[in-house]
Amino acid sequence: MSVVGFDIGNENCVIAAVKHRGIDVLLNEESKRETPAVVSFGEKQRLFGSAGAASATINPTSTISQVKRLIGRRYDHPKVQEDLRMFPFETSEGSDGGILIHLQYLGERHTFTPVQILGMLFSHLKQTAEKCLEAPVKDCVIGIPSYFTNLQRKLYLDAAAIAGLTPLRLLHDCTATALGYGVYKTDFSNKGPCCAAFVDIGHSDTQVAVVSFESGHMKVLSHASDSNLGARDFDEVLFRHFASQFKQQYNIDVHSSRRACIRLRAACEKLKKVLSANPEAPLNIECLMDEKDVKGFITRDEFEKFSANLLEGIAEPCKKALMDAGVAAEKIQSVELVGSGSRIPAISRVLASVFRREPSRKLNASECVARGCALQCAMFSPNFRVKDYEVEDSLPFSIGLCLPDEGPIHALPNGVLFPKGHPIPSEKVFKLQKSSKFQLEAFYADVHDLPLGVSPRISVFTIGPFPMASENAHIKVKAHLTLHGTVKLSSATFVGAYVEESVLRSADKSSERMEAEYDYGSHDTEDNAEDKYSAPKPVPAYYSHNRKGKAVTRLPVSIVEDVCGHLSEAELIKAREKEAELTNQDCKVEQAKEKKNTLESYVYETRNKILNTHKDFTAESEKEQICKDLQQTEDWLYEEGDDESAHVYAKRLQDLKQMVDPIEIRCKEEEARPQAVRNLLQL
Ligand code: ATP
Ligand code: K
Ligand code: MG
Repeated sequence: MSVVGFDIGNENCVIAAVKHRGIDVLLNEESKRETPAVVSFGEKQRLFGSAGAASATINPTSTISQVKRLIGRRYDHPKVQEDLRMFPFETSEGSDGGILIHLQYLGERHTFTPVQILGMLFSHLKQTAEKCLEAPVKDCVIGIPSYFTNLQRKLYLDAAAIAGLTPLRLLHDCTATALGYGVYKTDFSNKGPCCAAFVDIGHSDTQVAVVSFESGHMKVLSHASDSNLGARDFDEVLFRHFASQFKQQYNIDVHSSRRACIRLRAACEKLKKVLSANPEAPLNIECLMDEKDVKGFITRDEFEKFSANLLEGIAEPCKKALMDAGVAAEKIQSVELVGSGSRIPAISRVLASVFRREPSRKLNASECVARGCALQCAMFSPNFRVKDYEVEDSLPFSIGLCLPDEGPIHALPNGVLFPKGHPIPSEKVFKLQKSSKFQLEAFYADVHDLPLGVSPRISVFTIGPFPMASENAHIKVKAHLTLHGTVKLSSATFVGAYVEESVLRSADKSSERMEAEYDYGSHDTEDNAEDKYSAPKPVPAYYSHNRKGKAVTRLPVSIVEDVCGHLSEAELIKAREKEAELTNQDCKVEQAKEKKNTLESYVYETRNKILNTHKDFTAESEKEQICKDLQQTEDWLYEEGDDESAHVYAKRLQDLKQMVDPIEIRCKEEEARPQAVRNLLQL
C-alpha cells in the first residue's frame, strides 16, 4: 500500500510519496511537479492540470478554480462575495447557507457544491499518483491551512472520501513543513530545545508557525495566519494600477469585459514573477480590448510602493505567532520561508525586520508541504520504517462547549473545552449533572480569531435518552480533539446509584448491547485516536465501584452529532455515485481518443508498408483495394467519423486488419525463412 501526501493549494497541488530511498514528488501526466488546482468542464469531458488551466480564458464560465477558498464558507458574507465577484463562474446560495456552483456541461445545467469540485480534484490527483506509483492509493495525509474550521476540515474529509481516499490525518501546512525540517535536523545543542519559525506565503493566504525542536520530537508552539493575504493580492495591485493607467492612456475599461479582466490578471501575475528577478519589467498585451494593443512598464520599486499595505500585512501574523508562542524574536534560530509567493523579494525584508534575522530558503518552497505530509503518512504506515519522531501540533482556535439554553459548562474553565494552543490530538473528560436527554453545543470561543466568512458554530451533540432516572446521577462525557483538528464527543456515560441488574434490564429495552463488568477507578479506556468510520464501542459496564469503593451503575448513553453543512451518509453516497458517473464519461472520451489515434496511425503505417516494405508481398489487386480502403478511412476520420465511440473505431480497425493481416503474415514468413533454412542446415 502506497503512502502519499497531498498539498491541495488554492492554485497548485503537489503529490509526494515515500519510496524506499526517500520522498519523491510525483510527476503528473505532463511531467510537471505541480498540478493547477482547476477543474474545467469541456465539451465532452472534464479537463484537469494545464489543459484545465488553459480553459480559463477560452471557457471561463465552466472552469472552476480556487475551490479551496469556497469550502465551508458562507455565501452571504461580504468577504466571500468579494471573492465570488472575481470568479467568472456562476454561483448562488445553497439551502445551508453555503455556496453552489452552476455551469453548463454536456448540454445540461449542472449544480455542484465546492466539496464535489474538491472531490474531483482529489480524484484526479489520486489517479495521477496511482499511474505514477503503479499501485493503488488510499491512505494519505492531506495538508490544510491552520485557519480551517471544524466544518472545513470535515468537508475536506468528505471530498477525500468522494475520491475514495482515506486521510490518516489532516496536517496543518506549516506543521508538515516543520516536520520535513525537523526530522533531518541533527545539530542540537545541549542548551535545550531550539525554535524555528515557518512562514508560508501561498496564493491566497499567509501562514506562520513557531515550532520548537528537540531530538526525536517537535512541538508546535503557535499558529497564526491571514486567510486573506497571499501572492494573488500582489497581482491585484498590478491589475488595479494598469487598469486605471489603460483607462487614461487607451480609453478602455477592462472591468467591462470579463475576458479582458482575465487576460490582464494573467499578464499581471507574469509581470509580478518577472519583477521577482528583475528591477523593472514591461507589460504588453495584444488586442486586450476594442482591438487595442496595450503597453505598460513598471519598476520593482514602484511595485513595492504600491504593495506597502500588503507587505505590512505579512508582518502581522508573524508578530502574532511570536506573541502566542511566548518566544522573543531573538530566540528564533531560523526563519524558514516557503510557499511560491515567498519569491517576492520584498517579503524577505519584511520578515528580516520582524524576526531580526534573514529568512532562510533551505526548504523546497513549493514541495515542502506535500513532502511533510508524505513523511507523516509513512510514520502512520506499518509498511515503512521511519525513525521515531513525535509531532505535537497545536490547536489554532479555542473551542468552547455550552448547554444551548443554560450557557457555559461550569465543569470547564471559562466554558472552554480545548483552549488555543492545546496539543493535537488530545482527550478531555468532564462531568455534568443531568437526568434526562440534553444537548451540548461546540463552537469557536474567539470569533475574532476566525477568518472572515466562516461560522463559529461547530456541532450540536444530542446526548440521551437516558436508560433510567436516578437521583444524584451524573453524566461523564469524553471529548476528543482528533488528529484532524476536529472535535467530537466520543462517549457519554451515565453514572448513578447502584441498581439491580433485573431492574436495569427492564428499564432499558436495548440492553443487549451492554455487558456486566466490574471496574474500580477510572473507567476510561484508550480508544483509537482517530476513527470517524468505526462504530462506537459499547461501554461494557452495568455496575462498577466509584473511587471511594461504593457500587455505582454506569451505562453508555447515545450521542448524535449534527454538523451543519457537512455531508450526511446518504449525501456522501450520492456524491460518490455522481463522481463515478463523471469519471466514467471522462474515461469513455479518453478511450475513444485512444482508439481513434490507433486507427489513424494504422492507416498511415499500413499505407507506407504497402507502398514500400511490403510491396513485394502484395498483389496489385490487393494493393489497389487496400489503398482505397485506407483513403476512405482517412477521409471518414476527418469527416463524419471525427467524433465516434471507442467501439466504432475498434471495429473499423478490425475490418482493415482483416485485409492487411495476410500480407503481414507472408512478409513475416519471408523474413523468418533464412533463419529457418539455417536452422535446417545445422541439423
Ligand atoms: P495556498 O497555499 O494559498 O492554498 P498555493 O499553495 O497553491 O496556495 P503556491 O503555489 O505556494 O500557492 O503559490 C502560488 C503563488 O505564488 C501564485 O500567486 C504565483 O503567482 C506566486 N509565484 C510563483 N512564483 C513566483 C515568483 N517567482 N515571484 C512571485 N510570485 C510567484
Ligand atoms: K501548493
Ligand atoms: Mg500552499
